[in-house]
Amino acid sequence: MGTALVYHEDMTATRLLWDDPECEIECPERLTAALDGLRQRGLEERCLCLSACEASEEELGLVHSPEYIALVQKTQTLDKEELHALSKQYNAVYFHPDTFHCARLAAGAALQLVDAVLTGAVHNGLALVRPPGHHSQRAAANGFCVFNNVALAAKHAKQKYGLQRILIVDWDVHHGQGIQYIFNDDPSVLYFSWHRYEHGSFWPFLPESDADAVGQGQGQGFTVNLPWNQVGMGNADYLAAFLHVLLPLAFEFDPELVLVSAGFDSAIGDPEGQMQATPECFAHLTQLLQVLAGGRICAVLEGGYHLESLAQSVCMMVQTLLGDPTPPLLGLMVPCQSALESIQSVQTAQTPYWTSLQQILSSSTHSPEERSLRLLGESPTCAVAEDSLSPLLDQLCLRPAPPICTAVASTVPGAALCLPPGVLHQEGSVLREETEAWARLHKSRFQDEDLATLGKILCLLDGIMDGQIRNAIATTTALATAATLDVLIQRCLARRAQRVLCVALGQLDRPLDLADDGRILWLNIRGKDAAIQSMFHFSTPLPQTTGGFLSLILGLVLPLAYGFQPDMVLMALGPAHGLQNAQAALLAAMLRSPVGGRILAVVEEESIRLLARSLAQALHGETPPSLGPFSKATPEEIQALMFLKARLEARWKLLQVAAPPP
Ligand code: X5A
Ligand code: ZN
Repeated sequence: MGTALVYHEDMTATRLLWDDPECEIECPERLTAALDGLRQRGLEERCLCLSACEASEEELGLVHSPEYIALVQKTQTLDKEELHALSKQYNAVYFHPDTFHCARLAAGAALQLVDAVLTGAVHNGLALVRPPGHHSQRAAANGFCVFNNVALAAKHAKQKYGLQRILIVDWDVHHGQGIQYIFNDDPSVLYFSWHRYEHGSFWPFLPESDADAVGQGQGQGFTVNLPWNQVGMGNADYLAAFLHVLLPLAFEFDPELVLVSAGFDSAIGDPEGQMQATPECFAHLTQLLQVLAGGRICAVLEGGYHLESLAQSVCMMVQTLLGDPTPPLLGLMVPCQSALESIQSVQTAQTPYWTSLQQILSSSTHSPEERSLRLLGESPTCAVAEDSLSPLLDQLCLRPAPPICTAVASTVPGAALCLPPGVLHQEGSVLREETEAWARLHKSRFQDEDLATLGKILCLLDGIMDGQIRNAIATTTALATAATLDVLIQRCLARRAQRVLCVALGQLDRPLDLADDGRILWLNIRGKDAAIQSMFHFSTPLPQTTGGFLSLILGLVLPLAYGFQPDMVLMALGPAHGLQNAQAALLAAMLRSPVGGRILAVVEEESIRLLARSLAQALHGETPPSLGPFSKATPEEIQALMFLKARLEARWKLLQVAAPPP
């Protein structure tokens, strides 16, 4: 099982044959640049490479009219003047004698990728194709697009595999109006698109690209448009859109397959998009999607016109599909005012159709006291730094993947844990004297028999910090869990970790000598009420509903984690933590993104037999099991979250779900 890469060199054949400044950016070098990038980084050879085959006429007929297909077919024999004349009948389109062949290969590649994923040959994959597809309509080429590759893929998945829920994530910077039209009244396809809009003054200048276009008939609520009204949107804006709009809806929708209209004209440097998101952002967006649909992701290239930015972004996505850890996200994690307004407008339009948004919106109706707290933190307006591109692209460093992926040190015999293959048992330990010295600092909280385990856990921590191990699970006796966590925090700091995020579940008290200097972010998930000691130390109850749990993760834990940018995450499951298997797995899986996978999970031994396997799988990169049917958060759960968010969002700007009033 792995990642498919579907490609055919013939797709570089089509190119513009006359002068047209609008169309010249859609050039063959786009594909060669992306492929060269993958080759240079050794990513191509790690994929299952499939050679694209043309889609049949019948397959094209899933979306397109017979007359339109025949018309495109005829372009094969037209001369340059005739091609030019035909092209002018469409909006931002050029035909070439090889267009029909290329467009059939592009559509065929998307279908093959769906087959590879849905037959279980691979987990996920990318089709590198030209021409792109998302603007194309039943009987019209549009915006460089001839056949609608992703719409065809969705129809194919429904028809051949009987899928009932498909999510399409269109992160290209243009609105894929073609996809929107095709599935406008179809509730089995949830179409999400963000796009440069500027209140309608950006191509394709359509009112139906705005947030209030939500689909029609049975399909109401299954079209989700997030229009960007300014250029310069960056990593924080894209993340906020995923955490506060796309992911809540996607979890509630519970797709069986995720298709990505993977356009990279939404990345920094692109002449069309004028946005600021750096290539690593696409690694993060990809990893966030990997918790859905059992990890079944089919990405199909759409736009992307800055060759260097395109190649890097494609590499970031493929690397993440392959399971490599995500590189850190650069930049201040503060969404801009205009982005928050856009996010709010989608939430308002979609609230009637989605329970998860009803929860979020209720939590952003603020009391006067809360409103004054919100105003403490004004959001910046977005600014496009002129020559910010090359330094950012140069900085892009790739940590090599650690030799050992996930390791376990356990007080419980390994065989009892049913660990997945590829997980290593930690036998090594730090020196006995060193362990004893740490234990002495926490007098009387360790029994003699705890010391051997502590030595191994310290060794795991060192392994993660040195890049020898990606992440790890350690068990402790119930009594020693809190003390172990204390030692781990101190050792992280002693080893010069800049920021450590502790997510402590169950009965684990905040260490008394915990520094409040911004190096430790301590979040305790336990008990009855939410409480705040400082901007770095607080606690919240564990929700009992799936809706409440998801809101906690997407609305609180991840925005905090992304805002904090930790070097290391300590996830501790102490006595009476109350987490179910699927919850623990989802929390671990999602905490990996903001920290590049560097998580040490400490679990008290009572519950490890139940949790070890799914926790190890999640840390290892497997998609966590489903939380079960969606259940609405209770008013108490929402109130606790609301209480925390209202007070914390002045410091942690990614928590904001709505723009402060002007
Ligand atoms: C696939 C894509 C853009 C067309 C822009 C026309 N099309 N101005 O990115
Ligand atoms: Zn585009």
